[in-house]
Amino acid sequence: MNTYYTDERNAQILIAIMKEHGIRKVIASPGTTNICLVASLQQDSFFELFSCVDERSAAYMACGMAAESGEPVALSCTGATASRNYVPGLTEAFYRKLPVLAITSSQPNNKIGHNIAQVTDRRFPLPDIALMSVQLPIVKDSEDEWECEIAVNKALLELSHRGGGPIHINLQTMYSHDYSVRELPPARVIHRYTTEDTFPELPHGKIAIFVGAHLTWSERLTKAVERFCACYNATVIYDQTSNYAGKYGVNMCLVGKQMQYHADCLAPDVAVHIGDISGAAVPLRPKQVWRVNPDGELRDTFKKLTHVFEMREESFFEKYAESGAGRNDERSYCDTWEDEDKQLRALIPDLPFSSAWIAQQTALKLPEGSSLHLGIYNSLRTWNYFSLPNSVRTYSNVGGFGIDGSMSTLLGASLASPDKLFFGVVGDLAFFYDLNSLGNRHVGKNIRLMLVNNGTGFEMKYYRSAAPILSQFGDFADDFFAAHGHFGKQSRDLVRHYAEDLGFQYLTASNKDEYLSSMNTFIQPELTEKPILFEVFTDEDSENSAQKLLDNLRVSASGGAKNLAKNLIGSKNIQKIKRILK
Ligand SMILES: Cc1ncc(C[n+]2csc(CCOP(=O)(O)OP(=O)(O)O)c2C)c(N)n1
Ligand SMILES: [Mg+2]
Repeated sequence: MNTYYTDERNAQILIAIMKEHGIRKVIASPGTTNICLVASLQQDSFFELFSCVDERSAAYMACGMAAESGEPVALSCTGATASRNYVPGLTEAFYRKLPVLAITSSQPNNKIGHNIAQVTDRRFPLPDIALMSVQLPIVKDSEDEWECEIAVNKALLELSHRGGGPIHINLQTMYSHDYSVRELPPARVIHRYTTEDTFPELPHGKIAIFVGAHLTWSERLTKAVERFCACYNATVIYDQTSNYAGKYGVNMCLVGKQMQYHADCLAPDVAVHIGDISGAAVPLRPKQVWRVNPDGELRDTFKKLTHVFEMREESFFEKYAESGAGRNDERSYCDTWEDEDKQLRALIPDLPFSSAWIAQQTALKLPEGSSLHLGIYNSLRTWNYFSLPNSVRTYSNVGGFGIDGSMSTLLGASLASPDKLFFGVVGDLAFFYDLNSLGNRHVGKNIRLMLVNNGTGFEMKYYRSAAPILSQFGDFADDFFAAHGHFGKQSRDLVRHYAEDLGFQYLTASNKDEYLSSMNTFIQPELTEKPILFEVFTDEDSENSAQKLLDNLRVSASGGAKNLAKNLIGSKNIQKIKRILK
């Protein structure tokens, strides 16, 4: 036969990563939906195939084979009731932690429930037949390909994770007739390490430690990261919610937000990714990503994940600092980041009265040792441009990115440390959403809340919104996308009454002078008699102008050309061209 690998990409990805994991033994049961897979395996001498008509028997055979050989064993079956017969054997494998990989092939899931012959639902397996069950969709674009790569990596790693056990993969097929692929195209393989494993060598080059939202750093972690940075010419890049306060850090936001200037430092050779979700939206372009977290999950934020270290951050950095001692003693990468940031900062012009201007005036003056809670998205983004004192800890609800609970979260934190000052910055929609929290009888005098009232959901008028709101809809967006004009339309009295009746000191400002004359009261480091609410009135045009100025401080050849093309052709047409080129 002159057939080679199938051209179905999901099957190719599965085969390529099975080979990387050394999964050779396959027990195939007869069928049609699994032909793309089985025909591809059959012509590849790497694999050792066995046949078994009865899927129930095949799954038990896999148990015996896995236990005897010490190797993982794959099963392949088709649609209809074939996969149901894997249940007894997989149950056996589950309770004995045997690495059996059940691959059930299937017509696409959108056919489930439409009276189509042989289509059965494999999305919800019994809880004790597989440690993990994943779907491999038909690959139609790069997003599907990414989904398949991650799903296969997760599934195959799980075969041996924490003692291991059986895994289920549902491989969808369109019965492609094309078996002409002679060379199996590679797929990205992700490796996982625990503290018991031998660690891989860290490549030479630019190493960035990218920190998402992070709770307060322990002394031990800060020290370990400093030793690591010293050995590997590495730097920590952070935003406010990262809470990094050591010697090797740079706030990445100003550099990362530039629209017409693409700094080379944004493309590290390795990004060591720690922390949780980041609201920084910085377009980092790492060659590869090493993720370090005790959860051991494959979190592929940058779509370049190659290594996962399932361990505490301290263990990772201490171990590499130990093995890398003397490898490098320069800090050129950190210096480059600092220079880029410094040069851009020197170019910041006078900003209009806006959230960004307020952050610029206030950030560095917040009292030492206080906490700052920022509403998503605009408050977080604008305060991210500027530096805070090292001892100020910053939080934002970036777990779920809701506007619904910023003030309640601030209240909860303030109750846990009554002697510490807690600052909050929220927009008007977030404020009125969570309004009842200010009336909670536990509110203490350590709360200082700033309400930036622009009379709208500015995020939905933001000039860089993910959806082309401003360019396509303009003010049409006001009524429903941005929920403009609610809550008294920037009433000068509404919040004042509510706040004062609840025992807050109320401050307000509608321009720079008014702001500056009240700012010192708002940020005074001593506890005041009452909690303070500072309502600041801005408008969406100033919000956009300020951020445009901050995002376009410098123009590089490539950045400028890109922008020129965008202006000439229009972003809608650029998207069309990109689709055609794909
Ligand atoms: C519970 C919830 N509903 C809706 C959203 C979508 N959303 C994100 S930002 C935003 C606007 C927030 O407006 P505001 O609090 O006034 O802040 P601004 O952007 O105007 O500074 C909305 C509605 C969300 N994140 N959470
Ligand atoms: Mg608003």
